[in-house]
Parts: sequence; C-alpha cells; structure tokens
Amino acid sequence: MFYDGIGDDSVENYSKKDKITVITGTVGVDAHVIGTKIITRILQDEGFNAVGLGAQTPVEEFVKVAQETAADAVFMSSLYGMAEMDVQGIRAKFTEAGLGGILLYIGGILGVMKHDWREDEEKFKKIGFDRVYPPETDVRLAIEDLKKDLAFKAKMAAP
Ligand code: B12
Repeated sequence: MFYDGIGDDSVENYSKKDKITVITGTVGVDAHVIGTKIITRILQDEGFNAVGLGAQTPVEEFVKVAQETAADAVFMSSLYGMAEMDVQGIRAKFTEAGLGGILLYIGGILGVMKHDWREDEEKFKKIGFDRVYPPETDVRLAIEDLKKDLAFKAKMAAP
C-alpha cells in the first residue's frame, strides 16, 4: 500500500477534520491505478480531504486508514473483474472497526466481460455498498451523490 501524496492532503495531513474525508484506492491485487489517481485529484480539487491509497489495497487497509482519519466515505475502484471476491464481508469489517455508518461507493469494471451492469449493482449493494457505479462514470456524479447522502445522514441524526 502507498499513499498517492497528491496535493497537500497526503498522510501527514489526513487527520484534519475541517473537510469531508474520502478514502480512495483500487481494491485487492488489482494494479489499475490511473482511474483512482484521477478520482483523488478531482476530490481534492473539489475541496475534499482525499486520502489516496493507490492500487493493490486490501480491504483491511481501507478500514485501517478510514479509522485513523475518521473518514466519511470510501470511493473504491476495481477494474480487473475480481471485485466481488475482493470485497466479501466488507461492510462487516467496517462495522467491527466502529465505522458501520461510513458511506461505501464502488466503481470501475466490476464484472468480467460484457454483462448487464444492473446485476453488478444488485450484487454489490447486497455485499454492503451504498452506491455502485457503471464503467466510466464521471466521479463528479458520485460527488453529488455523496453530498446528498451526507445531508440525509445529518438530517437523520438531528434531534
Ligand atoms: C491501462 C490498463 C492496464 C495497465 C494498468 C496500468 C496501471 N498502473 O494502472 C496494465 C497493463 C498493468 C493492466 C493489467 C491488467 N489488465 Co488492464 N487495462 C488497462 C486499460 C487499457 C485502461 C485502464 C485505465 O487506466 N483507464 C483510464 C482510467 C482513467 O479510467 P478508469 O480506470 O475506468 O477510471 C475512471 C472511471 O471508470 C471512474 N471510476 C473508476 N473507479 C471508480 C470508483 C467510483 C466510486 C466512481 C464513482 C468512479 C470510478 O473514474 C475514473 C476516472 O475517470 C483497460 C481497458 C479499459 N478500456 O478500461 C484494461 C482492462 C481494465 N484490463 C483488463 C485486464 C484483464 C487486465 C489484466 C488481468 C491482464 C492480464 N491478463 O494480466 C491485468 C491485471 C493485473 C492486475 N493485477 O491488476 C481488462 C479487465 C476485464 C474485465 N474486468 O472484464 C480491461 C477492461 C481490458 C479488456 N478490455 O479486457 N491493464
């Protein structure tokens, strides 16, 4: 695992809580790193505290860094078609770490070969993701979703 170190929001600064913190990275042993780096950069440009874990990041590392940074969300990528295997039990792992309420989003190319993306959406939502995106989704769409989801959570938590 390595930190992207893009911009000034690398590991040294990641504990600051004046911004919404989003962890990014490509899960499992997937080496595709370009998309997640772009996502990290866009999040930072949009004012988020984005912590980029880069490629080949095990779920446990996402959990550990999310805990250390009190993260609000994870934007997880997977391109090589093995995501289903890599993320089994992910929601339980976050919950065990005291992060049951964290928003988990995943995108990239989640299945192997051409197939109906809605099957992926159903499958990954069952696994515990809040949002599942088809290939080549513009991350700005997910950022808009994140703002809505955080606002909804805040409303639910209000007395
Ligand atoms: C470059 C590339 C590689 C490079 C990766 C270099 C690197 N360090 O990143 C190398 C040569 C190493 C490689 C290896 C392999 N690759 Co490759 N690779 C590609 C290729 C051509 C481009 C990927 C890329 O960088 N795209 C550009 C970035 C900017 O786009 P992106 O990753 O899709 O991300 C954007 C969006 O999807 C979105 N997004 C991504 N994640 C998320 C998450 C969220 C939450 C949201 C909202 C949005 C989002 O935002 C990103 C930014 O715009 C694709 C083909 C393709 N057209 O996708 C194949 C492809 C992904 N590779 C493939 C395969 C099979 C492999 C290998 C298994 C090949 C092999 N037999 O060894 C290995 C995997 C090795 C491993 N351990 O991972 C397949 C996957 C097939 C599948 N899923 O069914 C593809 C689709 C090629 C193909 N048509 O068969 N690959």
